[in-house]
Formats: sequence, structure tokens, C-alpha cells
Amino acid sequence: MVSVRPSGAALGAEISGVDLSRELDERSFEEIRKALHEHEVIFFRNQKLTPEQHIAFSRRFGALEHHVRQDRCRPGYPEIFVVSNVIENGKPIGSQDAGYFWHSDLCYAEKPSLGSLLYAREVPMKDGTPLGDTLFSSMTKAYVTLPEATRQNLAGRKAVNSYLHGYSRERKSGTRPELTPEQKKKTPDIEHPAVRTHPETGRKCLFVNEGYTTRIVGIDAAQSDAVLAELFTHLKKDELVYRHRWQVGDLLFWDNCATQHRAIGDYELPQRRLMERTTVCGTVPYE
Ligand SMILES: O=C(O)CCC(=O)C(=O)O
Repeated sequence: MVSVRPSGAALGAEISGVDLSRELDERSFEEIRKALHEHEVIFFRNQKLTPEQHIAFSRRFGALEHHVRQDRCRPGYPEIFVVSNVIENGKPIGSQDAGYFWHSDLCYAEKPSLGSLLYAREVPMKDGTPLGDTLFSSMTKAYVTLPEATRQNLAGRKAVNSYLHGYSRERKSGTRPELTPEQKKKTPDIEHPAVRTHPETGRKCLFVNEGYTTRIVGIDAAQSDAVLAELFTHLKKDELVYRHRWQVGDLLFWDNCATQHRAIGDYELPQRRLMERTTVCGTVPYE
């Protein structure tokens, strides 16, 4: 039987009573979907999943993306983006520095992702404590706790999201190759509403992030910088955040409209971290 235990933070809940390696009946699936909409981040402990099972569960929520960086996907599985610091035969097996800035996945695409499912295969440890936690912030709560004047200021506004901006910021860590002209062509800058309505729950969600949002459209650059600085400070507040401490076998599903996240890079080889992500396709944002 599906059971849901809220994390006690602003968002996040543990789901137990399900084995995701087996096909789920419709009723359990609907309970999981409901929990995702209510808690915005859900996780399942102690799952033993093959890549096929990870993909099959993810597909219940929609079609899956093929990441623009196919060189960082699991060989033979274009749907599985690898986040890892592991080097094999002199080559990184995944993205070594993914998500060190607050962001939501594919916010720079015409149709940002509905949600992502990250599966923990190896978790770095130090003196018995896991490292490499991930932070999640609730964008529904971030929106409703903004000052009324800021909410009014954002009404009807668009913001520019730029993959190239985010990629080049993370590239400064020195582990990323230059994007090919073809990869750049696939990821032009895009404007989305600064506040979007969740397509399933109808709740308003703040939709700007430090990783990829470069400016608010229709106001001058200094004003835009000030507004973004206020929003970026606000959305990191402890009362909006859930911190996930990983265990091997966790499958964690975050909603990319209702949340954003940031990975903590507080580990290094020989502490190995190996995570695999599927990314569910989403829809065009509207206010
Ligand atoms: O590795 C993590 O904890 C999160 C990685 C991330 O930000 C992503 O896959 O979008």
C-alpha cells in the first residue's frame, strides 16, 4: 500500500510501500501523482532498478527527453543523463558539475521539463556521513511569500532564460568542453513568464532562477538586476527549502515547475558519486 510521509520541510515527502521495479497498478500510480502535486518533491528509498525499469516508471508521467549533451548520457540509453564525478578510461562518464547553481531543468527550452527522476547508484561518504546532498526550493511557496508589491511588479512580465549563460558559468569549473555549434543552435535564449501557472495544480510558481535567468524583459538593466537579486535571495530562504540526504537506491522525483534545485559539490574522488536522471517532457509555460 502506498504510504506518504511528509519531510517536515516546506516540500518533500517519502513514499513507501512500492517496488518500482514492478509494474504499478493504476491506483498506486494515481496516489503517487497526487503526492507529487501536493509535496512537489517525492522520494522512494531502497529501490533496485535497471535502466529499463527507471525509464519505464518515468514514462508513466510522459515522454522522456534526450539530453542535449548525449556525450554525458548512459551508453545505449539516450534518455538517461548521467551526473557523476567518476572517470573511466580517462573519460568522465557523466556531467561532473551539473546543477551547482539554483535552476529547474530545461527552463531554457520552449517546453521546460515537467519533472526529473534522479536515481542514486553511488553516494560519496565521509566518516559514515553521505555527501553531495541536493537542495530543493518550493516555487509555489516562494511566490505566495513574496511582498505584494513584488508580485504586482512581476505580473505580466517575461524573463529571459539562457542555456549558454548557465553552461558557461558552470564551465568555469574547468570540466566542461566547449559546446559544438550544433548544440548551441539547439539551445537559443528564450522568454518565459516570470511567474507561471502549474499546468496540473493551477498554482502560481515563481519561474526565474540564478543558473539560467539573465534578465526581466521590459525594464532597464539596473532594475532587472535588482529585481532578480531580490528574487534569488528570497527563494533560497531556509523556510522554503528541503535538503535531501542521499542513500544508495533512492529514486527522487522533483517537479520542475513547482520547484528548483541545487546540487552541493562537497566531495571529490576517490569519493564516488553516480546518479542517473530521466527527464519528463513538459509543456509551454503560461502565466
Ligand atoms: O546531482 C544532483 O544532485 C542534481 C543534479 C542536477 O541539478 C540536475 O540533474 O539537474
